[in-house]
Amino acid sequence: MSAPRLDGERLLARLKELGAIGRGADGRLVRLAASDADKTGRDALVGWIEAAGLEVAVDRIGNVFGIWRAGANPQADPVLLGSHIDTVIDAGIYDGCTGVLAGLGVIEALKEAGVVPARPIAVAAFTNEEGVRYAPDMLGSLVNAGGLQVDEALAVIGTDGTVLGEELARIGYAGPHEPGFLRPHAYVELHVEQGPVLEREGLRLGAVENLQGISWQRVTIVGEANHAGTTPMGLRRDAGAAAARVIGFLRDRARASNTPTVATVGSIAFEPNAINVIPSKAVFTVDLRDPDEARLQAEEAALVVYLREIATSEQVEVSVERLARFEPVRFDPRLVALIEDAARRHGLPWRRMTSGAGHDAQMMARIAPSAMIFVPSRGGISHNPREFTADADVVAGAQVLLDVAMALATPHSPHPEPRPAGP
Ligand code: HGY
Ligand code: MN
Ligand code: MN
Repeated sequence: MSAPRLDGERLLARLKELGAIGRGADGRLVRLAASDADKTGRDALVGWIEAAGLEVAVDRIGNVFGIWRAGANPQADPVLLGSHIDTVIDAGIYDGCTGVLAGLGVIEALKEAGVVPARPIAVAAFTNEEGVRYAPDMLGSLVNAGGLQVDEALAVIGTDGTVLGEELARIGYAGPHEPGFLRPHAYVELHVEQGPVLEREGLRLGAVENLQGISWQRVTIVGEANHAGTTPMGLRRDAGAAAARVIGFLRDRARASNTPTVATVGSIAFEPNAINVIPSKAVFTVDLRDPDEARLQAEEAALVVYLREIATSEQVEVSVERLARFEPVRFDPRLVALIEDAARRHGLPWRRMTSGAGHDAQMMARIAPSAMIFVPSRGGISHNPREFTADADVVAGAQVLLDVAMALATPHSPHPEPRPAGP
């Protein structure tokens, strides 16, 4: 057995190839869950998994698995690596794909080195992690973890009126396996940080020990359409102005607090959406997050009180629909320590940190010891075509993932001496 070598060039080439799938004539990368572009991306991934000689398995919610049933007990619970390959709108190429492709690269490196693990190792690409087309986000891993019944998930209606289950069938990824058919021995996810911390502190790697809670809601405000020119200001029931007050309230409250609370209104629509008509309806989404569950609940409660006040003062009707609600998660300290050991061995300056973004790992932590590895995002930018992580950081993160996978799947083997993984 030779020391496993992570093929950095192959990983980077695949990352860029996958990053071109779903790029429109306008140059924007859009690979929404269960779309034609997602199918093309999934097909490319399945091709690489098959070429690696792994078993391909797809479950009923469309989660794709590449399984290396190696070792003394091929049916043992696998060490599971992974993330997602669906994107947001006008996305970067690193979010999610880095973890899936690095996970595949780790398995290939171990296979090619002749390593005989004590248990299988698998890689997953979970369906609809972004939640842009279908809510909630992390849907595939949530179902996999038993947090939502698969039939309920398949019935989810998208922002475009499509039904998730029908779209998965249309793209050929309504698989036969029951979600949860693989119970991981452990789950490790490599992901770009999507924030400014590592770069700002001059660090190369994050050992993620916890992940903040997420609250997604859709707010509908109904007022009364009227003439923009003839209606006196005091006689208006302006749904648009009411929505604007709520957006300002959320932003000002989060900014004023000296806590990590963040609040975002990322999408909004007016009806009838005409320049000279007072909006009769405003529909917008609210994304609240905080690492502390009690504070997150307090933010949700404050919004309820404010919406009541707006309903009275603006004489509008307000209704709220919950889209997603996930409590903060702490990852497994033993896995976090393995990540730190690997970072130390590779001479990568690192720190422990919290994830501001949601990830599949927060669902997998419900059913298996889980942790995450972060690599720096240039300028802290993500969910934006300017999203960028240096090649050397992508490869270094993958090498750490390899070490952690080795430690979990071949517990009695000495850690491979760090070798230049390239490029
Ligand atoms: O919303 C999130 O944090 C993740 O990108 N789905
Ligand atoms: Mn992601
Ligand atoms: Mn994302």
